[in-house]
Amino acid sequence: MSEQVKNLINGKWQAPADKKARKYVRNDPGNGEEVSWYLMSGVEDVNAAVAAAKAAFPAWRDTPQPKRGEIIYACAEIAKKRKEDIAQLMTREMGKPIAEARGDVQEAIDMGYYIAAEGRRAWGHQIPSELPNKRMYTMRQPLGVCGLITPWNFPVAIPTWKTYPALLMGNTVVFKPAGETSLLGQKFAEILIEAGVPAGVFNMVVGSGSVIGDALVNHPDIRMISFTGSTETGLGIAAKCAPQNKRVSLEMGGKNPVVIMDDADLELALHAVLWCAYGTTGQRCTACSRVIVHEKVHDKFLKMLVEGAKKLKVGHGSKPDSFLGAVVNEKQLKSIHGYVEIGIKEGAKLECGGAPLTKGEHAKGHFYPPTVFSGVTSKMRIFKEEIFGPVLAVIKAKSYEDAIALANDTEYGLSTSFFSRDVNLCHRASLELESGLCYINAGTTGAEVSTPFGGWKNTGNGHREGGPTVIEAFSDIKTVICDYSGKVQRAQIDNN
Ligand code: UN1
Repeated sequence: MSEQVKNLINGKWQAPADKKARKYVRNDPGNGEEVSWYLMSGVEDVNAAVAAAKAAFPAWRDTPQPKRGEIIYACAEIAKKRKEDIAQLMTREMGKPIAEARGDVQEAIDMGYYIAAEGRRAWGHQIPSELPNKRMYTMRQPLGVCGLITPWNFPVAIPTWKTYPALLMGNTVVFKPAGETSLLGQKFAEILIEAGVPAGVFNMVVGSGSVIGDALVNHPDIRMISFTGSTETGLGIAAKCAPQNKRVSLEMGGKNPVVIMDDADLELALHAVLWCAYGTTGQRCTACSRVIVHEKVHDKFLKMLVEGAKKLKVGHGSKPDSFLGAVVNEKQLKSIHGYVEIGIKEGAKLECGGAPLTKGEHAKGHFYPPTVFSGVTSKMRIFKEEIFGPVLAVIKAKSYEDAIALANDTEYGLSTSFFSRDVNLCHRASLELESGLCYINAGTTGAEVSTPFGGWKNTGNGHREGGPTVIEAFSDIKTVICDYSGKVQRAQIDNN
């Protein structure tokens, strides 16, 4: 049964103000069945949501932080009870295999408990003054109304990465879920309301990125935008935020490498690569899309990889043995295949996969098999550009130095991975790889909620999600200076 998604504005579920709004229908990418629909919202709906969030801000800001944390804890408790239902819906709404969908919801639960606990942490510093009878300290305060724009690939986890810290710090929120996963956005919003988030503190508007996202970015009462998605869109948002001096936290593309040295445990590296390249059908910003292998083990590893990739099952996410579920939509499927054609034209060798699956159980969905290219060089587009699909480029490296140079030869810098049994080399690689996350003897995916998450170069803009660092993104510092000496004390003058 297909469910209608509505906007949540000031605690009320409502259809867009425009009665003639266009309808968007979302089908299961694995079998074409209708899952959800909504009417496309407009700028006036965003304005109403921002007004509600602005009005709700003072009371929420003044609610004690541990109390706000307790409400987030209650969200985690509710999500825990609904884990299976939400995971089943996720598999239908965006295609990821059921085990991964459960993991996505689990990540959201973990984030709830983690952020709730952060609610009792002391954030400020007591700073010794150079002058007598003077006290100085810092505290963190909320920014105001935050606009949160999230992707479809982690449709429950990523909204929690942004919403929970934003709310914990006393901000209010207007949330725009990805169009493809708006019903999951609604399920998330329902949890917040049930847990006791007051009306207007959290609002949701569904619609297109170009209309709703833009309206949020341009709205003068939005003080901060947090965005996860493509580098192209993210940089566009940053450009629009700059003249408004609006804070923007960006989590964008990746071209994440796994480096495999000649002394690596190849069996371990193989399973890590299969999981981080083909899990979520390669649709993670942390997915591995380049494997850089030392020439001494290159041919052996390539053979293992191709054999392993061919064995992975592609099917509807609800089947427990599907390793790769459907690709999110037809546009994405075409884009993935377009890159495969580019790779062939550029002279890379297609080892396996390389064409959409269209027969039998795959006939009604958007399926692409695990694809491996060998003989890839740093000049090729399949080496440089984010594909966001199950396409892996294998590159031969002459030495450690060559491997690191190849790994760093990218505009992106989210996640890197290094396999070797040499502890000294592992430490050296962790310094020399250019990325926000660096995994040693593990694949490029699977960050935990308590670790700072984000990328260097064109992947990010210095903010971090996850870990205590996310608190910094969603708050500002105030330094309080209290002089109780009863006289004017001139800093740097009277104490010298
Ligand atoms: C993403 O792909 O946008 O580290 C996020 C991971 C997951 C999150 C991925 N915990 O792979």
